[in-house]
Amino acid sequence: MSKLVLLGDEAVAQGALDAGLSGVYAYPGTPSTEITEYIQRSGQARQRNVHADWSVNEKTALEAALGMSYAGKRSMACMKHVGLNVAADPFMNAALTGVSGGLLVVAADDPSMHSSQNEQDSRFYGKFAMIPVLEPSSQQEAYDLTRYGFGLSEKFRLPVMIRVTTRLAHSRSAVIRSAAREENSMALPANLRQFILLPALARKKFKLLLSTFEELEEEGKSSGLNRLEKGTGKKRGVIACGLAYNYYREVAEMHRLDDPVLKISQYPVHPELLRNFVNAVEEVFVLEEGYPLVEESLRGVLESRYVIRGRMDGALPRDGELNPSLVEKALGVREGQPVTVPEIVKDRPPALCNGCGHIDMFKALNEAIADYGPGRVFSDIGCYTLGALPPYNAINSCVDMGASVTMAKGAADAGMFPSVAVIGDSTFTHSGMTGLLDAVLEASPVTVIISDNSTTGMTGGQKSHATGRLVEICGGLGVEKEHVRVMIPLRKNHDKNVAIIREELAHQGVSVVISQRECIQMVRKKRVS
Ligand SMILES: Cc1ncc(C[n+]2csc(CCOP(=O)(O)OP(=O)(O)O)c2C)c(N)n1
Repeated sequence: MSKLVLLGDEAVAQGALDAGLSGVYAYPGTPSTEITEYIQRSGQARQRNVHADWSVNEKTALEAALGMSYAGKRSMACMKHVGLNVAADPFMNAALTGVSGGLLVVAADDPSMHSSQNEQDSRFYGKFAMIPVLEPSSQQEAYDLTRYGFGLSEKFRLPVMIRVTTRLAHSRSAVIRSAAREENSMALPANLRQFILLPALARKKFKLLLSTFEELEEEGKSSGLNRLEKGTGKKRGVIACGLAYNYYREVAEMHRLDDPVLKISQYPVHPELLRNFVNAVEEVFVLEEGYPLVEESLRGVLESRYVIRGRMDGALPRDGELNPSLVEKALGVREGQPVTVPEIVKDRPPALCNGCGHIDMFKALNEAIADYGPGRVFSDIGCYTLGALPPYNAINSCVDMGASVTMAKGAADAGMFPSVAVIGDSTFTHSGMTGLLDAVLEASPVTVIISDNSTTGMTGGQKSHATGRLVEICGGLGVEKEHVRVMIPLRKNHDKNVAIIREELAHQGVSVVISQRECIQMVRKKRVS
């Protein structure tokens, strides 16, 4: 079969296409974006008419994927880890409805927060929902496990999570493809009540889910994805989960280590596997990207005669991603030489691009709001979050997508005036619109500035569903026509823009200022192509 050199994300995408995927649904978010972008570019996907348009947010994405599964086809919803918080409602409930066509939820975690607000570990969501989680340790496994995941989903009639982390998602390796499978045909679920979660039905569904758990543990034992690799050592054993397995193998090769290894790529893990492994050695090192999920389950809360080493006893740092150097240090085979980073890839402070419309918006806002004093601008997640840094120092919050509008409303309710939200166009349609409706319903005195660059800039310039629609959307949500203002953030318009913002800051109700100028990077891209 053909061999391709793929990013971990692309290996998931290709694995899904070769497994007969009919639709991917996603909202961009690092490090997951490249999965959907690969499918959007794929000739194979185009030929088959595989759905690959961006969704408005992760919740709509997962629900649409569930709808495709209802209709019997294989679907996939992709998101970054915090996107799963947004999609948590359908995620938890899909474990109860179950699926018809295979459904994969790909959660891409970002330990060390390279491009995220936190480093939560999505495996906990899998455990919470009680569904299988697959965690590849290489690009080849990303491909293989995605294919296996669809079969697993259809076998147990449950959604299956694929968990990847940044280093795997964004590094390349050779992947051998296997023969592509055909798509499922459209078919209604055999039981037309399967997806109705009325309490009387949901209670039965939950019992069914609980009774499946042991079968899932057995599956993880027989699939070969949680496997014992015997070593000659008797003293130390290593439990290596997902990508951490690769780190261990690198270190083991370098230092000729031969520890017994329990490689884990499928959850739930059968307790017997863990027990037998721990009993055969004197101490166990647990290597896992993210939180100490397996380590915690081994330790429990009681005093124990077992020696468990990992993130919880300080052998490894409690936060941040792992790397071979940290693993070396933890295993005591070298004094953990810090990884030397070549000059060219050293940290550079992020900055707004020269010519970015957000800059002119912030300059106008700073001047307009100066008379009221600092501390009144809630903001959101996107390129414009850099307005927190000098020289702008223009915003006072960045919490989660959409929170600028709702936090501004809450502060206005507390008596703060003016109370301002600065939000990007894509973030606004993702989850700012509903908060604006809250403000409209109570005529809260907030000024919402939508810094509209007509793209989802922060994640590389994906389509923004707000483009060309913002005035109508705000009007439709009930913002008074005369308080939906449009300005063009250019240096030559500075005085005019300051005046517009000043007027709306003074308004004792909801106002929206749409600051509209296309992202400079997208303009450049268009010029080049
Ligand atoms: C729930 C969630 N989903 C996705 C992301 C990743 N992400 C951060 S900002 C952003 C969109 C930014 O687009 P926009 O609001 O238009 O602002 P711009 O970057 O273009 O200025 C995305 C998708 C995230 N942080 N949280």
